[in-house]
Amino acid sequence: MTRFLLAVTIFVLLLAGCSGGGSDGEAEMPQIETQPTETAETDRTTTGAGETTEAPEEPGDGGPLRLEEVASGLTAPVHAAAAPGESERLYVVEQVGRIVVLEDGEVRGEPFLDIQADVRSGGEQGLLSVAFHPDYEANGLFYVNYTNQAGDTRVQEFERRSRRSVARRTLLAVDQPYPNHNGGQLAFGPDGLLYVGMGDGGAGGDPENRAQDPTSRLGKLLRLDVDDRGADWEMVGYGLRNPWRFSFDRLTGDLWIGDVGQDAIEEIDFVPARRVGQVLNFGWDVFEGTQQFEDKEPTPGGPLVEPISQYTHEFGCSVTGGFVYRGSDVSREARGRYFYGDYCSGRVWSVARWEGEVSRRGTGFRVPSLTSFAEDLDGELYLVSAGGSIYRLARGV
Ligand SMILES: [Ca+2]
Ligand SMILES: [Ca+2]
Repeated sequence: MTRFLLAVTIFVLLLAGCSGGGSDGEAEMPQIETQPTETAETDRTTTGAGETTEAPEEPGDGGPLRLEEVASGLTAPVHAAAAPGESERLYVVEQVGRIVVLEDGEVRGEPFLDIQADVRSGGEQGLLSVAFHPDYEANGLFYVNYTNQAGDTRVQEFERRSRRSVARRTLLAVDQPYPNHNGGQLAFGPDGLLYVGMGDGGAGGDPENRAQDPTSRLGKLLRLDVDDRGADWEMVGYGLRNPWRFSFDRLTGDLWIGDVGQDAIEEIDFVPARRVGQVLNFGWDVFEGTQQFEDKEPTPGGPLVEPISQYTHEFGCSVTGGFVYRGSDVSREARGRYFYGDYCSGRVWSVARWEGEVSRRGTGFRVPSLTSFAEDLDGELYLVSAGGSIYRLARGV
């Protein structure tokens, strides 16, 4: 499935605030029910090795929501992130190989990073994400994931020095056999480790069966201690097809992954915080969603994780994972809900799990060419359209 070549302009942006509970939202709910999974447990108070924390607030139904355009005119933005200590800024990743700084809806100054000369951009290739070191304020370190001129994945460390971004070292180099399914997401976990999502290498149907092959770095979730010079990448997930976007819940540390499907099913995977770091098998290419895809057995090595939520291509064609809303500007009802959408249809949904139940809702709005969600330092959410605009999730009326 080619993410970016699919219809970019045919969708009309609907800024319709969903009044909640109405037929509009419900009518576009994904239809496939997931089965209970090993990860769909009700224990919301244990976040690690017996460590007990305050229970998260029960999520509401999302409440009335709308989208507010906060920036436009960007060049094919595919990702955005906030840097520690900089509450007024969003760093916007442009696929061509640039990162620009957004303040008050305007691009400020020179690009923060410009590596266009090193980047092959187009389709699913390009500069795909940025992640800031948790101690960025002190050390100026940040990380990018991009497709190099040879079409291969590079994760590189940069250091911000006064007004320049200086390349320091390449942390990951993975050959890509096909131009699609490059994964692309980088994010620091609550454990301080850098996580990267790797796609299965591309084509269709994972022809060389790399996602279930533990010796390949394709189709994996990997993590690295960037502060340990001797450390290597550790595989903590396999059986992923194209985990284009994933995130950690800033309150609970739970991991949420949007794994792009083949021709039938898009899925959201959920890993509770206490299981993050265990080797888990997300199923591809034995399963697409919960449906058998190839007639074979999963590779042993980790327990099989079924999606917490999935939808068919009746509702879209390429899932864009988002974030659990932990801000305060929207409504209390949105807190604790995981917002995600679809690149092709632009539809946006939210899902919440509470006491063993999974509830899903449509929001009623669509964002054309939805490439990413972003979270600022206050936990407010943004939606990024490759068409050049960024929207903020806002309280509806
Ligand atoms: Ca295969
Ligand atoms: Ca899966």
